[in-house]
Amino acid sequence: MEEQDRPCEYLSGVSPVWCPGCGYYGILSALIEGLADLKLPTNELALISGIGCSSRLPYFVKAYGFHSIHGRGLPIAQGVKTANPELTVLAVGGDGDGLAIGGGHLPHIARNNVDITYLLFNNAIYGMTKGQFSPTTVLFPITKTSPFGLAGESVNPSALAIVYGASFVARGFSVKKEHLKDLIIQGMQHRGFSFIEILASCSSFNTTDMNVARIINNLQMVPEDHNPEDEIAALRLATDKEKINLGVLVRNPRPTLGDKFQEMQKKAKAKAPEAKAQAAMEDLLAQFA
Ligand SMILES: Cc1ncc(C[n+]2csc(CCOP(=O)(O)OP(=O)(O)O)c2C)c(N)n1
Ligand code: SF4
Repeated sequence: MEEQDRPCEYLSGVSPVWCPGCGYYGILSALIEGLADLKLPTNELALISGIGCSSRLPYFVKAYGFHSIHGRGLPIAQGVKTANPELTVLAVGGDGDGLAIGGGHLPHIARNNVDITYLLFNNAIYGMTKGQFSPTTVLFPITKTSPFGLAGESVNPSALAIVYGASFVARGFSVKKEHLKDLIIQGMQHRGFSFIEILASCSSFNTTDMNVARIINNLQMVPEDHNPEDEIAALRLATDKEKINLGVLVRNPRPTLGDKFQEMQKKAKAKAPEAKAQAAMEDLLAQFA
């Protein structure tokens, strides 16, 4: 297939059904512009999502796509990448999808360094089901499922990804489109698991946590002298209480799950003659039993 180099060539033609003012439009724009910069052929790309407004993204992008089951985008993306290592695989989902019902998958995809890029759209609410609190809700405590306020603490997605051992971790903001595009490109170019937390406002059910003006007034770019191999420094930036740090927090390449599987296959093949001889001996012995 010919290379695509115009962002509109990555649009499927299906119009997004997101609400007016939803932060996800900015993410879609950044993504298709990043894909055009990479000139990635659409038949070499697969987008896998869970369930939620964010998880509708594969409908709107021209690529292979799977809008799957709530919380299960990551393991399905791992399966797709393992079955066809030539594909560039993107997983997409919301904070509810990826950190509540699907929260058990992130540590394993991260520690195994599966070579996929995960875009976690963090709007701090369950948008699709009309406004229940999510694991990242902080500043908007009275929701449909918390009429008397939130009982527990929230989680910090980037900090979790760092602690779980993701080899690339970044934080972007849907409004900072050029910056986000650059993060998506860097994440896709990274060999290994790339986790990108994307702050985005839900214009219908939570405009407080990801309030655009508040984020713009509080954000700072990751300092130029930050060493992305220093995970402790990255954790400090990710959990900064004063400022919202945007940029690449961690970049620590190491062998991927696919690399490990190849090594194992070589070992298994090398052992095959021995295994065959063993089976033949057992067959022979069985005749005398
Ligand atoms: C097994 C299961 N449980 C619950 C639901 C209902 N459900 C659909 S989307 C959603 C939450 C979506 O929130 P989030 O993942 O944060 O995405 P957003 O819509 O905000 O982008 C829930 C609870 C479901 N579809 N499947
Ligand atoms: S409900 Fe919220 S997250 Fe869903 S499309 Fe509307 S604004 Fe976006």
